Formats: sequence, structure tokens, C-alpha cells
Amino acid sequence: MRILPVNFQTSMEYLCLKTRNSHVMEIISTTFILLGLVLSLRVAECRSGKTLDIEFPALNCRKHSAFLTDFGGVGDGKTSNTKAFASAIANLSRFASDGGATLVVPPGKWLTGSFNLTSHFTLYIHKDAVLLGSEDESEWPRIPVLPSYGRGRDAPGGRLSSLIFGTNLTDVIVTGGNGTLDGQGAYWWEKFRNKKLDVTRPYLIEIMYSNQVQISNLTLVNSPSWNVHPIYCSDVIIQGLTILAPVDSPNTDGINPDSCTNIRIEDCYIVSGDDCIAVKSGWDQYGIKVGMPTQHLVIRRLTCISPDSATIALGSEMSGGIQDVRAEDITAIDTQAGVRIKTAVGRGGYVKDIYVRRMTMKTMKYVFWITGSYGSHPDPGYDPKALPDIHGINFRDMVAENVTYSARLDGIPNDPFKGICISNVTITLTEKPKKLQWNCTDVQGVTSHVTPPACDSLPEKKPMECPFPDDRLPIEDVKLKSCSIASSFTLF
Ligand SMILES: *[C@@H]1O[C@H](CO)[C@@H](O)[C@H](O)[C@H]1NC(C)=O
Ligand SMILES: *[C@@H]1O[C@H](CO)[C@@H](O)[C@H](O)[C@H]1NC(C)=O
Ligand SMILES: *[C@@H]1O[C@H](CO)[C@@H](O)[C@H](O)[C@H]1NC(C)=O
Ligand SMILES: *[C@@H]1O[C@H](CO)[C@@H](O)[C@H](O)[C@H]1NC(C)=O
Ligand SMILES: *[C@@H]1O[C@H](CO)[C@@H](O)[C@H](O)[C@H]1NC(C)=O
Ligand SMILES: *[C@@H]1O[C@H](CO)[C@@H](O)[C@H](O)[C@H]1NC(C)=O
Ligand SMILES: *[C@@H]1O[C@H](CO)[C@@H](O)[C@H](O)[C@H]1NC(C)=O
Ligand SMILES: *[C@H]1O[C@@H](CO)[C@H](O)[C@@H](O)[C@@H]1NC(C)=O
Repeated sequence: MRILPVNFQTSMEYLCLKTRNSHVMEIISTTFILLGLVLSLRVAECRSGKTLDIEFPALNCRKHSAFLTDFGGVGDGKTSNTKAFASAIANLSRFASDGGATLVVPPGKWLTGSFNLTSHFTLYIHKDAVLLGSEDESEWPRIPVLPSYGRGRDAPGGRLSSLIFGTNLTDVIVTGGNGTLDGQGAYWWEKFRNKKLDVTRPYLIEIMYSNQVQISNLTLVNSPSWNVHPIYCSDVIIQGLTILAPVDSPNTDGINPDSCTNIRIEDCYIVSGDDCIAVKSGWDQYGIKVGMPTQHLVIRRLTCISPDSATIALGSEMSGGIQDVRAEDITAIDTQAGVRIKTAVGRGGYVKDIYVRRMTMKTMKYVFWITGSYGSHPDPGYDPKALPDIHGINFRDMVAENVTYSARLDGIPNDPFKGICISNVTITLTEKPKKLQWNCTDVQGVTSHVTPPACDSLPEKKPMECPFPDDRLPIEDVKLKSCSIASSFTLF
């Protein structure tokens, strides 16, 4: 028998969802038998249904809950659920000032275009649920370009809204028991490669101008472009994501915190065609004008596989500034670079107070890579006098094996990158290592206990440990509550 979710009449739905106690169920069932055969059959279905015991950690638990199927959702992988998501969330938004609501996406394959979240709201994607991104472009509204970018990244015009989009929200959660978002990206990658895009590709999750954001316990596969993009947000927790994209797919960055404050990213596993994490803050003159940095960012327990990109990139769009980034317990395998700074003349802004410790790397092209000549401008209107200020970059306690180049560190002539500190790093090279292991220009700093020994511009100073802050950021102390939804959901 095929497994299909059932649509219940609202009152029946209520009984099925809220009635877990079988004794209560007996009474209700008996009552309905008196009322008539049809109803009693429905209750019988209800009773034979599976119980979904949903328990999950969240910033806030909600008083109300509903299933996508209450709003006409069909999980057959073919029917569009764009309208079902929109009406569900519009309906549940009425609970924003009454304890909030959770929308549960039950087991099934739910084809959908873009939809918008609301405040004091949780979207819960069951472990056996898959959201499939629609290939029908009319299901993806065009939205204005980001003010700090001035244009779309794929095309100068507008951009398509993300699969899951939210703007100007407070207290919004997207989570699940490791449920899946499948962007069906192949359609978009093909268009990108054939230069057929006149609009910027959608992302899987984008949250703008919001605070108290949680994105957790999901598997994201085959995003059309970036996967997770919080921008102009504060107090963001991103946790337990598995992000998978073919390593040759274009621009499938994992997580891109962009002009955000107070962010905690932890326990994520990312295989992608671009940077696993790319910290950003706007592009050239547009980013300088908006002037919103990404700051107070913690990244920990990340595993990254990205043969053509970085484990953690800072930039290249960093014109609003990036400061106070703390990364620890990071693993990279078969990846092009560890923590990479990417910037250019015209960016302005700064990258400062960056702290990284306890990285384990295997099969890397570069352990350290800093690029001051990244280029890539939104348009010719950038200010050639806008030089980035890069200083206070601290790396320590790292082991890397099977490495092609230990470091390539390129500052900008007349704008040296200063205060680079590297300590306790052991690098083992590939079988046929390159001769020049540390290639440094326009950089200044120190090293201690680093093998192979660094370049002359990073002289050995010992004994010394590069700093890593002792204090904790407020976002590190935010505790998640244990939330549960007591419900049974009928499948037949
Ligand atoms: C989501 O909200 C944005 C901004 O308000 C809007 O432009 C877009 O059309 C909305 N998307 C949908 C699917 O309604
Ligand atoms: C969202 O917030 C931004 C920044 O505060 C503001 O400029 C914009 O008008 C707001 N948009 C909506 C739809 O409220
Ligand atoms: C989540 O699902 C992905 C893909 O199936 C799997 O690789 C990963 O181990 C799962 N994570 C957890 C925590 O179960
Ligand atoms: C969610 O992910 C976190 C971090 O990986 C994990 O500790 C927690 O058990 C997961 N919770 C659920 C409900 O899957
Ligand atoms: C070492 O790195 C090279 C690429 O430089 C790769 O081809 C090879 O498989 C790696 N060896 C091991 C043992 O991982
Ligand atoms: C050096 O780094 C390694 C690898 O992270 C670590 O195990 C070791 O404790 C560090 N040594 C010192 C003196 O901090
Ligand atoms: C060293 O880096 C410079 C750029 O700063 C580059 O032009 C040069 O080719 C590199 N040298 C080697 C041997 O890789
Ligand atoms: C959600 O909104 C309330 C209040 O307007 C209605 O009474 C419900 O019928 C509606 N629920 C659905 C499933 O549409």
C-alpha cells in the first residue's frame, strides 16, 4: 500500500493531533460511533495511525501546531505545495502573539517553490520528509537585489527568492529530525554554466533583517547556489546541518553569515562545490555604504570537504567589515584551503581579530591562503582607493597532512596585511612537495613552532602561543529548550 498523508476535516484533525491517550480516544471514538459510521471510520483510521513523537531542541517552544496536510499539502513528489505552505504560514501567523506555532512537514515528498516564514514560528521537517525545490521558475518570485551587493551575483538584475525565505522577523526556527531540503539544483547549474541566467539563482534558506534565528538538524542537498544565507541578522544559531552538493557544482557555498552579529555555527558536515563557510559583509561601494559588519561569530566542530574551495572563507565580499571570528575544532579533508582571506583593492572594510585553533587537515592544496588580489567587482564604479584593512589574524594548534603548499600569503602593495600570528602548526607535505612552501608578499607577523619553517616576513619568535579569547560570546551561552509536539499523524 502506498503511504499517503490524509487530509482531515479540521475538527477531526484536532482530535487526531491532540488525543494521544488511548482511554480518551475510546471515549471519543464511542461518541463518534453514536454519531455515525463515517465519522467512526475516520476515528478508526486515526487510531490506527502512526504516532509521531516529535522532540527537538529549540530557542522557543510553541503553543500551537499544525501539519502541512491541514492546508491541502500533498506529499506525492509531483503536486506543488507552494500554495499550501503559503496558506499554512499565513494562517499560523495569527498565533505570533499567542505562544507561536509550529508547522510540521510530515513524511512524504513535498514539491514546492519559494515560501515565506513568519515570526514566532517553527518549521519542523520530519526525518522522512523531503522538500523538493520546484523547477517551475514561476514558483520563485523575483525580489530586489541586496543593498550591500548592489546587484545580483549571477546577473546584474534581480534575484529569485530562496526556497525558504524570511525577512524582518523575530524568533524564527527551521529545524527537523534531519529532514531534507533538496534544491534539485541540476536545473539551475545547467542554466548557470550555459550563461542562460538573467537573474540570480535562489538559495535554499535565506533569512534577512531578523533576530533570534535557529536553523538546525536538517540535510540540505543540491542547492541551486548558496545553501544557508543569514543576512542583516543577529542572534543566529546554526547547528547540526548536513550539507551535500557535488564538488563540481557552481557556487554551492554551505553557510554564508553575511552582515550578521552574534552567530554560532556548530556540528555541521559540509561537502560542497564552493566554500563550506563563507563569512561576508557586502561588496565594494555597496557594502561600504551599508556598512554592516559580520562580527562575534563562533564556528566549531565543522567537517568540510571542498576540493576547489576553502573550509572557511573570509570574503571575498567583506566591505562592511569582518571582526571577532572564533573558529575551533575544524576538520578539513581533500579541501583546497583552510581558513582563507579573500579581498581586493576597492573592497574597503576590514578583516580583524580572527582566531582559529585546533584544525585537522588532510590532503590540502594550501593550509594557509590569503589573497589580496581577488578582483571580482560588482561594476566598474568601485573606489580604487578603498583598501581593505587586514590585521590580527591568529592561527594555532593545527596538524595538516599531505599538503601541496604550506602557505600562500599575498597582501596588497602599500597595504600590508599585519599582525599575522601562527603557532604550533605541523605540516606534512605530499610525496613530491613544491620547493617554495611559504610564498609571502606584503604580509607581516610572527610564527612559533611551525614546520616547515615560515617565510622571512613571519619570523620565528619563541616560545609563544598565538592568542585565542578566554571570554565567551553571549551567543555561546544561549541554551535551547527541549520542545515536543504530542501528536499522532495518520498514514495509510
Ligand atoms: C516573500 O516576501 C518578499 C518580501 O516581502 C516578497 O517580495 C515575496 O514575494 C514573498 N514571497 C512569496 C512566495 O510570497
Ligand atoms: C525590513 O527592515 C529593513 C531594515 O530595518 C527596512 O529597511 C525594511 O523596510 C523592512 N521591510 C519590511 C517589509 O518591513
Ligand atoms: C542526516 O542525514 C544525512 C544524510 O542522509 C546523514 O549523512 C547524516 O549522518 C544524518 N545526521 C544525523 C545526525 O543523523
Ligand atoms: C540536533 O543536532 C544536534 C547537534 O548535532 C544534536 O545534538 C541533537 O541531538 C539533534 N537533535 C535532534 C532532535 O535530531
Ligand atoms: C595526497 O594528495 C594527493 C593530491 O595532492 C592525492 O592525489 C593523494 O591521494 C593523497 N594521498 C593520500 C594518502 O591521501
Ligand atoms: C599543539 O597542537 C596540537 C594539535 O592541535 C595539540 O594537540 C597540542 O596540545 C598543541 N601543543 C601545545 C603546546 O599547545
Ligand atoms: C609566489 O606568489 C606570487 C604572487 O604573490 C606568484 O606570482 C608567484 O608565482 C609565486 N611563486 C611560486 C614559486 O609559487
Ligand atoms: C486557519 O485560520 C482560522 C482563523 O481564520 C480558521 O478558522 C481556520 O479554518 C484556518 N485553518 C485552515 C486549515 O485553513
